[in-house]
Amino acid sequence: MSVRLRQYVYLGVLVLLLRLLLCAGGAHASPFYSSTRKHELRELAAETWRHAYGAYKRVAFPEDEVLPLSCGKQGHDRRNTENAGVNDVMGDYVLTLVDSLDTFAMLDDLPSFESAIRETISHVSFDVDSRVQVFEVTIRMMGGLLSGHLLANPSPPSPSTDPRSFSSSIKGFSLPWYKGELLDLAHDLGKRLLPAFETPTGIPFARVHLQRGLKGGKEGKAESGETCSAGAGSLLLEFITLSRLTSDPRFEQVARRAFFAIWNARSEIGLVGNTVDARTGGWMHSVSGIGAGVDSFFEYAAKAYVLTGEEDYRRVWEEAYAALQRYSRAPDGFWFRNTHMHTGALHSLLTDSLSAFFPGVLALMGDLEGAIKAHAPYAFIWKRFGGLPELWDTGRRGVAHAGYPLRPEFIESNMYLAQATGDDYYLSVAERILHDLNNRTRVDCGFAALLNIETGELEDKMPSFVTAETLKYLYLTFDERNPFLRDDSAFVFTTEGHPVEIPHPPRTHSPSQNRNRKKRVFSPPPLSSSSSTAEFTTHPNTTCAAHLPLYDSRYHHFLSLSVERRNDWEHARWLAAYDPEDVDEEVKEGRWSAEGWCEVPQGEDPTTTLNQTTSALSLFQSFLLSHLRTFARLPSPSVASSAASSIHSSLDSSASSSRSSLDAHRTSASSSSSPRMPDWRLPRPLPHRYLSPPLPPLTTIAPDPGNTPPLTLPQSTPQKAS
Ligand code: DMJ
Repeated sequence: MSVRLRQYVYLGVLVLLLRLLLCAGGAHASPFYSSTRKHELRELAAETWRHAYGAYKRVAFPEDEVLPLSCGKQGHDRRNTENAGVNDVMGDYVLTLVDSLDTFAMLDDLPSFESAIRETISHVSFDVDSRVQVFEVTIRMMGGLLSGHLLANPSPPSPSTDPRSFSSSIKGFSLPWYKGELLDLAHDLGKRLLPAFETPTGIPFARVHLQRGLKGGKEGKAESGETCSAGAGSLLLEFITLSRLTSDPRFEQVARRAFFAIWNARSEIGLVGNTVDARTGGWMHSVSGIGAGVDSFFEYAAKAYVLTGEEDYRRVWEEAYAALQRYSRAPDGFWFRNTHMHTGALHSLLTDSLSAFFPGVLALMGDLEGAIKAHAPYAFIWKRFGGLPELWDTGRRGVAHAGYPLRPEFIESNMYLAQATGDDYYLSVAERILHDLNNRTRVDCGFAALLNIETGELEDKMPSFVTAETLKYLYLTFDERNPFLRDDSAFVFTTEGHPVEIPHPPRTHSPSQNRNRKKRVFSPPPLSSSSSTAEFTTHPNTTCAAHLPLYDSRYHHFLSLSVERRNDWEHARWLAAYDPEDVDEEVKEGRWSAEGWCEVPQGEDPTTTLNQTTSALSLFQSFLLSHLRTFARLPSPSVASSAASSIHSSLDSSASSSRSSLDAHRTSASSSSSPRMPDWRLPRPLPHRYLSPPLPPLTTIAPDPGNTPPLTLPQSTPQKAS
């Protein structure tokens, strides 16, 4: 074939692909979410945020938080210093102001950003008589100061090697008069937190007094050793950023040491518990999962890798996620459950609303399929109640704790999924949330937490994360082109929603990149005597794919229809027991169809999923095949072999046997319509039982600096995670 002819062929294929793209990209071309409508919703979300922040400013500034029902204010509780519910978070340091700083930049409001930076400089001090939680003050105050600093810092006129002159990749908010005052504040705070890390394990004590340090002297003899994995393990992003910007390596060192002390204490099967003794490293509560007490440990493993590019963090994320897939994820692939960290056995059927952060991290880390599934039940629960309960009982499919303190996690994940999929479904979820928050929780002095999502009773509380995260993420969802959502950006959002970034390439003082890298020792893994780094990186199953749903190539590529067209969508709705009282009404409203199809996923045959490589070639093949199949109405060959029973199926089968009247309706609808269905849509006999593939090698990573003493396992004292 001549070169010119070949060029014509390539051009023809390109034109064909573009045509397919335009025809099939329905999710992006919804007439419902036109740009005008998105603009209206964005404006409403901005107005909602301003109402919340305006109430704080009018009523409570310079205290820490506004009390929305009483129109009061709240700071550190000095009458009852043991009031951890308040004092863990509030230290009399103008919390809501600092937690909100970067949102002004996202709202593209330079004048308000500038005056908030000035107020921070003139009002914030950490020389206060307050004993606070290390984790809370780090994520809310230090995170807010660092992102505010990066945005406000003027770019130097010529390239500079001084890390203090490093500024955000988002331009337009630098203030010519700004001299790094917020970085100085963050540095001062960091130094006041350092005493907490003076433990034999490197795991910090949970609390520290900002003026006096630890209780009981330098060694903290009167401190409780009890702390949680999330609190100890998720200081990384803020402490790394602080070290890299100030050239003071101590913060990165202690945060890294704490993180790996937690990771190295994981169980033989790779699970991380949620409560640990900072003195001994022994587990005080052996429950594992993705919720309270452990949640942001995983988030920071993933995001520390994104921020620094350091392989150690990626390896932790992948190993940790593989263990969660294996033991925590329910066989149908939707819920992550609490399990015993040493056996992997199911611990409880309760899941908390904090866990709703996980789909966002999955989307960020590229497991979009996992993210879509993990998000779906929360969305139906929100639709059912107009809020997300603090605790949900996955067995009973009902509320176990009805409070909703306006948490951001689900909204944050929804934003990541809206971004990653371009599917308007996620905008519809965000719109519903926006209206519910305004209709149910808006009061004159802000937004009040829901004490009970079923009755609508309110509570006199508006945590600082409402403006730092909840309403900010809601706004960003409708502002798809916001510069803070650029997917080539160098920053990550911390667990409190603060965008941080660091100078690249990393400075030479970085302990992980340079000095101590050579010293790092990978000690023998607990289970396999022959593991090595190479083995780890080439193992095909580091993110176990056992949760993948029945494979339907028509819905499997990036041009897919809305997620609402998935075969297993109705199952997600069932998990939320989102049973409409009036089925006819639901049908009329187009929210439910008697002709609909529900697939109950029952696990996956790993031999089929492991063979699905993600090479560009195979993606291209699957793209072409899926279209050929769609046009030619061919059945998908891979569906039949992809269903398999699960080793954990007892829970689901008992749940399956107790379906509601709607389920009966649905079952009869689907069975009555089944003769009209193409054959590939029917559930298949299960070919063989799901067998767990061999465990990936577990890697023990020595913390920096020095060696942490061997950690003891486990002390199983039941205790509530923070
Ligand atoms: C926030 O402070 C952060 O998102 C944190 O990671 C978890 N708790 C709250 C919100 O629920």
